[in-house]
Amino acid sequence: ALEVPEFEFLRYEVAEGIAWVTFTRPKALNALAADVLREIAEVTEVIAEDPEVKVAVFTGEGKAFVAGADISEINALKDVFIGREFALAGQEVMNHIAALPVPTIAAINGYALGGGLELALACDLRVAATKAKLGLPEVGLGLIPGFGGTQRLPRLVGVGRAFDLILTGRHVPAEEALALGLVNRVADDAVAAARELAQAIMKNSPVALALAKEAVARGADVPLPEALEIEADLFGMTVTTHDMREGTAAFLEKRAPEFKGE
Ligand code: CO8
Repeated sequence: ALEVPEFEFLRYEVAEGIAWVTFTRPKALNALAADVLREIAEVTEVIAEDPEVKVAVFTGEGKAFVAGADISEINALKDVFIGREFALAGQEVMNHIAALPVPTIAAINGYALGGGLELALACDLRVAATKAKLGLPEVGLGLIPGFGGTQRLPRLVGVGRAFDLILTGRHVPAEEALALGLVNRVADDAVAAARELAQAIMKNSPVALALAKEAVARGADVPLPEALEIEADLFGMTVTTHDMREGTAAFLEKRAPEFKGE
């Protein structure tokens, strides 16, 4: 059986194919202290190895999703090399999330600021509660985003919109975040909306989902001609799968498909 470590700052549950990762340090607005980042890295390993998991959802307890990196830890930083290491370590954790083979959703229940928004940006999809506020307030602290925000935000919403958020540091309300393309859905209950989204995704072939995710992720990092080659390579892989035989046959036979994920 899969060994799940004991977590102090988050809860890990799997129900009906969905892995729920809930940040459980609401008193500190779920701020990403180094120990929390370590647990997030560990939980991504668990998710990647758990065959029960079809979609992973990240969310927070209390009024915040995640209010950023831990400002008291950052305040203690003095050395340029240690500062750089701190950013690299956080980036690596976000990269672990981005590299998960299953689709990922950030259910943004409240504040997603700084490192918290950067974590949400490392997910494939973002669902925000109506009352949620999103932003990269780092410049107001004399910092810049360091867990991928200066790179993932402009890739998602465009350079102009990213500059607005990064240079003002303002808190963007959920409805505006939707209009910016920063989030995919807004709902009163972000967790319920994330569950619905996960269920819609899980109707599809798991192997196709993994290949589609890989195509988008790898293609985003390279010039278009190379990206199209990646798409063709991965498309080629789909035609040898059970799920493609089954999905196309089910359509032709006018019945629901039964995917196996292989
Ligand atoms: N770090 C540490 N503690 C925090 C953080 C945080 N990011 N956010 C909130 N807290 C703590 C507060 O200090 C407070 O603690 P206490 O009860 O002991 O006084 C508790 O959480 C509750 O917070 P508030 O009382 O402030 O709650 P409010 O409802 O009044 O305000 C806000 C909520 C608006 C979310 C407010 O807490 C806030 O502005 N928080 C900070 C948000 C922020 O600036 N985040 C960015 C942090 S920097 C960052 O993420 C950089 C990432 C990349 C780093 C790269 C490193 C090199």
